[in-house]
Amino acid sequence: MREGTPKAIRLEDYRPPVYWVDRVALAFDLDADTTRVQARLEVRRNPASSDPNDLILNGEDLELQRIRLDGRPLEPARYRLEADRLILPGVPERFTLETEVLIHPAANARLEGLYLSEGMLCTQCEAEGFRRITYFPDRPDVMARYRVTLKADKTRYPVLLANGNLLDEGMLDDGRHFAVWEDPFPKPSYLFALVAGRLEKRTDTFTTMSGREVLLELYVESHDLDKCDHALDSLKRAMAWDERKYGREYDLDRYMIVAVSHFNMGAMENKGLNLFNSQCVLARPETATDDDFERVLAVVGHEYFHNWTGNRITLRDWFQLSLKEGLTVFREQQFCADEASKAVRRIEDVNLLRTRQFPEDEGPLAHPVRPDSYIEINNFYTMTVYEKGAEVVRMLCTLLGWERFRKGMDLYFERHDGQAVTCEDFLKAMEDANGVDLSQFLRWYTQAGTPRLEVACHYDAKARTFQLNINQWCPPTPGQPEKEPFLIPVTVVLLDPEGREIPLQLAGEAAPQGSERVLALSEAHHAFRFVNVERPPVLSILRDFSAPVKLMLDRPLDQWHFLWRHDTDPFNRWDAGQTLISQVLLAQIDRNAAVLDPHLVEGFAPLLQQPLADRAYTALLLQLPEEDYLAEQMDVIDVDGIHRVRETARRELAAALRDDWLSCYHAHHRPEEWADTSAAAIGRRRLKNTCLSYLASLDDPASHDLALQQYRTARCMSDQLAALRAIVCDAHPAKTETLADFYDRWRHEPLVIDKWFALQAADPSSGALERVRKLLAHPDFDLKNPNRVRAVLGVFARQNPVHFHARDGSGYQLLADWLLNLDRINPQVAARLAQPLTAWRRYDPQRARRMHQALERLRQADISKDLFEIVTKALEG
Ligand code: B3K
Ligand code: ZN
Repeated sequence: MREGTPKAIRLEDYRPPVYWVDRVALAFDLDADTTRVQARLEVRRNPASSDPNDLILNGEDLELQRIRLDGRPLEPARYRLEADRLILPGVPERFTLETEVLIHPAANARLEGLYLSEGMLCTQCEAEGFRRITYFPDRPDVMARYRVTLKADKTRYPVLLANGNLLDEGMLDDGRHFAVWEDPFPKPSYLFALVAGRLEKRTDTFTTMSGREVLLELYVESHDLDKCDHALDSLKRAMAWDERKYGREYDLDRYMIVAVSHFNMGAMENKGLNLFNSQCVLARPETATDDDFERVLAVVGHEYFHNWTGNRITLRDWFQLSLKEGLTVFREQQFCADEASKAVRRIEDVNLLRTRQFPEDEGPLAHPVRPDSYIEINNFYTMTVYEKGAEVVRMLCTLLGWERFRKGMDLYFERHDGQAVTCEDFLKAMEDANGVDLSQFLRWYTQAGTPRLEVACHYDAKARTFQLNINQWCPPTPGQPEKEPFLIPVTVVLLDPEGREIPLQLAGEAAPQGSERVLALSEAHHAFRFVNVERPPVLSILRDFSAPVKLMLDRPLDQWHFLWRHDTDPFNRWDAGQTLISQVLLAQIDRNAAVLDPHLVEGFAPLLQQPLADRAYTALLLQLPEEDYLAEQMDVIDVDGIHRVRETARRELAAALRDDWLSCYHAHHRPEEWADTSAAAIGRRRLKNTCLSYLASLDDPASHDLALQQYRTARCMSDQLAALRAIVCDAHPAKTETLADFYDRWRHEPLVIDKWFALQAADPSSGALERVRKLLAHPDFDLKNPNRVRAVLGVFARQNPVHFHARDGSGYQLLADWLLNLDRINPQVAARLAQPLTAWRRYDPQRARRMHQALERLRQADISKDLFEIVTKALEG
């Protein structure tokens, strides 16, 4: 058991900093075992603070060597050294503080602060990693100008990088070399970065809207030089897009990205020096799938967009995290939608929200987009802060319309450039730019939970009116039993029996005004009456998923079917299909029977015979709802029933439409396009591989041949992996040898080997637990590499529900065993991987008890505060 309960930090306790730090000079004597860090801080009392004048600096795992104030050594009586703080009572109004500490990068397995990855030294400071480098007021509202000197052995660390501009570089007397970097923009400590290593680079340039030339550099290990083009291209596209869409220009002369193998998350937006998980930046068609290519575009864009939303304007405190993350995810979504298929990107985003964020809102870890307390801030880089946060910004845009939203953004940039601000400041800019009152809208930031919209409608043929009644309510969440109504934009259209949009006229309006309306709900109950509706219409509601809510709308399957064929909104068209199929499958689970519903065949056949122009979108229309989406709709999750019914439907659809799948497959199989990553080629591959996955479920010689043939001839990873998946997940006779072949072929490409691990961890066929044990014992498994750990433990717990939730609790036990090992190495990743256990209340009593036992076991152990927070909230919440 850990000693004492870690303390919660509360938003209401926020105090402005007592001291500002205007300038920081850092000098690093870099070495993997022991690095010496000298810091010189120019400190000044904050006149706006009335707190006592102790200077409190954060510091963790630092060995203090020297401390000087205004050039004179400080006697021990004049400071107090605690486990995680350095306190200097009674300091002057303005002074210079110098410290010298030793740190040990090679021993730093948490991957926060300065650490070693494949021989390269690199940093991760967000959220609170800078305090593992030097003593500092490590909070986002203290913004300083940094000058950084790096000294290191030239053979081991030929490249020395830090934020900003390179001022000087050269040799030192002792054979080492040095580089001096300066960042002209004041920044919070979490955006500090340095890199030292044996790296090669690819470069490019971008000319900004005002005609400045920016140098773009992507640093990688030499064997990855062939995987850089896509990221550089993505960066240029992002830079141009932000200029076009938001009028935002890049501000330094150089933009650097470094690929790192050991990384806790996707990437990090350090000013002028982004660090990326190699997974999110390296890509070439032979080793990366189309999904990977899209991910690189998205993440490169995301980190770039942070330069304005996050860096130039930063956070007052960590509770405001969504101010930069939700907004930046929204910008990233807009960017990707503009660069490829809007419909596809929207569907993917909503899918992620509904399968991952909705369960978070329903569970013990539910928290508002702006949380009001935390034990470990790293636990709050959540789906709610990121994905729901993006939906909240999207709703603002929907309510205001793009023009007015953009005006609000302009004012936000103009008013707060160079500041550390709050979510209220953001909303205030939107209000002031547009003369609107958004006080009710703030509830989206402060109230947790997914609101429900109960919709009922009635067509009166005689009066020719269509009545629409909507109630909203939101279930209680931990610490929030009651909710006030939200301001919810609900986009609606009425379709006539031919699928055409009907002009909309509300009672009281003189004439129809367009055919699509954004209804703004502000009360618990609303009634809308549309007049002059000649024929019974079909309602298309919550178009483009206009709000992150659960729609409760009972209507005959035929109407969902009609929308699946005719809805003019691509998102709603897809969603109608998902609703229809979900209802069919869920009813089959209840009846414990599976008969292929004719609606499904009727819906799929025309799409296969005549795919829509957007092939990637067509592929989505042909997809069955995911298992976790079905799970989300059950009061008690029946993992076995869901898997059985969904697999049966997949097989029956494959059999019923076999010829159609096959001809659609051949019509879209163009092996010569393997290196083409245009949207059209990606669309064809997606559609073809969707066909393959249905056909593979037939488990007969013809489909076995098809999969094996594709595996053997595929030149791009998308096709190769799709074939391998068909072979692995559908009991192909050549499964073992093909897996071995794939491993041999790619053993020197860690990112591809991650896929090999992940595919097997997700394999639903029997014996999964043993297979996962084997993977964990494989010589290439490495508990110190988060990508590898996620590929096995993360994938098993999230993407193999039947075996992770084995009734005897063996899956839970295995996860708990490994979490205890992992927590001693990397608490941040351990806490994240523990999350699948937290939903224990959603399962039957036997499973719930076993999950609870696994959590209890973790709580009893000596665990990090990261894991402690997740586990205790899960047990108590
Ligand atoms: N801001 C970083 C996330 C840092 C996570 C720290 N635990 C990446 C991003 O959202 O862009
Ligand atoms: Zn971000």
